[in-house]
Amino acid sequence: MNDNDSSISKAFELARERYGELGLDVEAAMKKVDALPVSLHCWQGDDVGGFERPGAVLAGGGIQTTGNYPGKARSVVELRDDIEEVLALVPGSKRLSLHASYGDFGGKLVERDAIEAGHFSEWMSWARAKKLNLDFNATLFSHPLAADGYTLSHRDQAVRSFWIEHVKRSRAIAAAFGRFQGSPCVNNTWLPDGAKDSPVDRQGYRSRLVEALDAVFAAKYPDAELEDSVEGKLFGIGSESFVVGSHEFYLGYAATRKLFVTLDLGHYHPTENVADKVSAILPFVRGILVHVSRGVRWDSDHVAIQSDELSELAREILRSGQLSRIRVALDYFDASINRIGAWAIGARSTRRAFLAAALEPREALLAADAAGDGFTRLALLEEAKCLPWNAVWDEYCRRSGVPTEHTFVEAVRTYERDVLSKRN
Ligand code: RNT
Ligand code: ZN
Repeated sequence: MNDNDSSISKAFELARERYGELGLDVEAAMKKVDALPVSLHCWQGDDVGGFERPGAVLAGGGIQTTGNYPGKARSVVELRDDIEEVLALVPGSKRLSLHASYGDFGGKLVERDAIEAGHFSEWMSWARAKKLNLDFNATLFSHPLAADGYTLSHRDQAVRSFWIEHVKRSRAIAAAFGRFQGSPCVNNTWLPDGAKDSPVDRQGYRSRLVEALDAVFAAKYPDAELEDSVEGKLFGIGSESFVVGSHEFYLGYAATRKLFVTLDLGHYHPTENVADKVSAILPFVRGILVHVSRGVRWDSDHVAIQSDELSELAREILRSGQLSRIRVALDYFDASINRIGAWAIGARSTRRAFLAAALEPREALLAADAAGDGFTRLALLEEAKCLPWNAVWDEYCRRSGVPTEHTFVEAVRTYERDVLSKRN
């Protein structure tokens, strides 16, 4: 299937006119959204396996990939091939988030408290060649010393020390990335600590976590190298009753330590509005890292789609006017469908949600707000949903040299036929 360039252009011209009538500049909107980096997550390519041990166990620590669709990446090389394919399917500025368990370990077991930037030098040179900036994540799950559900808040000092060393080293690696690429590396810290049933000494765990994190964050790095973020959650498999690093915990921690705080779309009560948190949190933290995900009934990490939830979050981010303090990263893992397609859908839908948000008739909405005219505001918000942002999206994809919605399925199928199907 080929796109008809001329029908895309015609639809775009009409859209440009329509938006022009509303005082909106579609070129400016495309440019703004194009420049917003979306950090792709390396772990979608191999179901959060990593390359620490041959045949590494799948994610532990309460996160879980389901499905066994054929063709998953079995090595760093295959994973890089897959990422290159995804890059070609997604428009706009991209970064890549690595997890510590994805180093170039060359088949040797390198313990987590011994990782160094040198274990990521191939990633660094590959990323430079691809003009891709890297982000980082410490890996505090899928490990024998995390098997009882606790890491940095563990009762055993030796276990805590092991993980403190790991996260310190993760920060050092991230800062090395930042120096190397001349763009700060976002280093996200999430840990699974929690319990299936209710402990009585909640305070003990939380006090230990504060102390451990203070040890981790004692080393200071220039803002130009490193952006530290901390990620809480509501519950996980095996941590249903208690999560040491809850949202409130990290909100307080990030605010008092001047860090970024991570908002993962799957980490809140289903009726909680994550978009509303943006303007409430920004005054108090260094910034916000968004983990774009989709929870279906629970924190299931389904492939992100252009849902109302994501659209609302994109709008609130742009409305805040503080894009410079917001980072956007993907975080989901689906092994039940073509993994490249899953990757690309989430990345494309995220960017599309931002483009649609950038085409909101902001001035008119703000005027209705200021006039206390709730009817006009509601009518405009409804109208904005039907404005031809999809015509702008198609044109944006065309200009970016990536497939449109109409042709990208075919591109994924071709890669499946030529590459993925040969992997078994
Ligand atoms: C887990 C967190 C965390 C992980 C990744 C793999 O609930 O969302 O961000 O998904 O680190
Ligand atoms: Zn997350």
